[in-house]
Amino acid sequence: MKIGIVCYPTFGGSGVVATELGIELSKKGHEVHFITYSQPVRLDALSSNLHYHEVNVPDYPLFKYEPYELALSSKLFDVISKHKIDVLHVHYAIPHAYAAYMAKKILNENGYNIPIITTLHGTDITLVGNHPFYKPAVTFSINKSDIVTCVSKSLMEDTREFFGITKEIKVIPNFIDIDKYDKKHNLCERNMIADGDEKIIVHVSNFRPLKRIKDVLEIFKKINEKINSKLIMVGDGPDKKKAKEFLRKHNLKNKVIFLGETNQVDEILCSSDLFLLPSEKESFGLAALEAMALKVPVISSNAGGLKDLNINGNSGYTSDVGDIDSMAQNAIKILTDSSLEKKYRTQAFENAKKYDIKKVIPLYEKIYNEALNIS
Ligand code: GMT
Repeated sequence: MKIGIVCYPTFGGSGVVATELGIELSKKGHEVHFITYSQPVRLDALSSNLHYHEVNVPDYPLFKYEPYELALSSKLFDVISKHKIDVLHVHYAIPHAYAAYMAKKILNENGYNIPIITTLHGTDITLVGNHPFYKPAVTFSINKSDIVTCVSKSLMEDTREFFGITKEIKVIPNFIDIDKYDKKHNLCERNMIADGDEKIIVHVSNFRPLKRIKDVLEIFKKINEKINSKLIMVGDGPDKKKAKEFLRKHNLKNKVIFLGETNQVDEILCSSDLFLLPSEKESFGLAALEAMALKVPVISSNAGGLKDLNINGNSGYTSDVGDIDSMAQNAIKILTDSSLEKKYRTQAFENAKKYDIKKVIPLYEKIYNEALNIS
């Protein structure tokens, strides 16, 4: 099958899921075309089955805001007609579902029919998408997609609650390649990060307010008061400056390392003892799943899809959003008992196995076939 994929090409979870999906589909013999404004960060090698088409928005002095959706719709029209794409799969509703619908209409005018699958990822629904400035257009484009999927039951419920969605919404969870992670377990080099008996705690995110970076630091502070530890902060974003101020104020600067955006997350997680994700909202929590796949127990909030992914008392612990005392206590419980830590590590990995790529990709293939039959 020839599959077009539209996504954000950045380090964000939706872009990572879309890219890993495309790569795996290409390995299974499908011809995959990514259509984005830059090459997706996890797409490091192109092949005869894996293509990338760049969307360019020309500068023009009249524009205060460049019309990216327009450029994307035109590019979709070109790529789909030139390469005879069978299905178009767009990740993140804004503005991708909208641009896809416009492209579909233009293609229809030219006698070409393409089914559109929209996958909702989280903030396109729970944060940005339900802003009154966007809501009518987002509702319209979701309803106009031929098939709609989302990454967790919680996101499906939020979508139904916030939008007037009349269509069925199918839940297909995010995934990881468990074999790839299994091979990495023996390659971890703790001493590159930690000194002596220091415990290594990791947080990975885009440092936006909903990730509650201050909670991450408060939890770490409480842990470090009891256990000699180091915090590795992976990613970048608006709350990084505030985080550095907090560390200066609490004299913790030499206990925290900021690594920025990196493709080496696995190498860092692999040497870690605990993963922190106290988010206010989290439709799925892909970063936590990647940690679990590397046998790292997770201390998280119970927001959104996190409570289904991180099984409380099994792969780690979940607490109410903002309950830093409970999160710190749970972290200390795991880190001070080596047999408990070992048990949680094993259980985290066992839970991650449920989300293996081999189980999830066929669900998308099934949906592509359904979409072909609809149109
Ligand atoms: O977490 C973010 O803010 C990035 C965002 C994205 O769209 O890239 O992540 C969302 O999609 C991921 C992949 O499906 C999910 O694992 C994240 O939970 C979700 N983020 C939120 O819901 C806040």
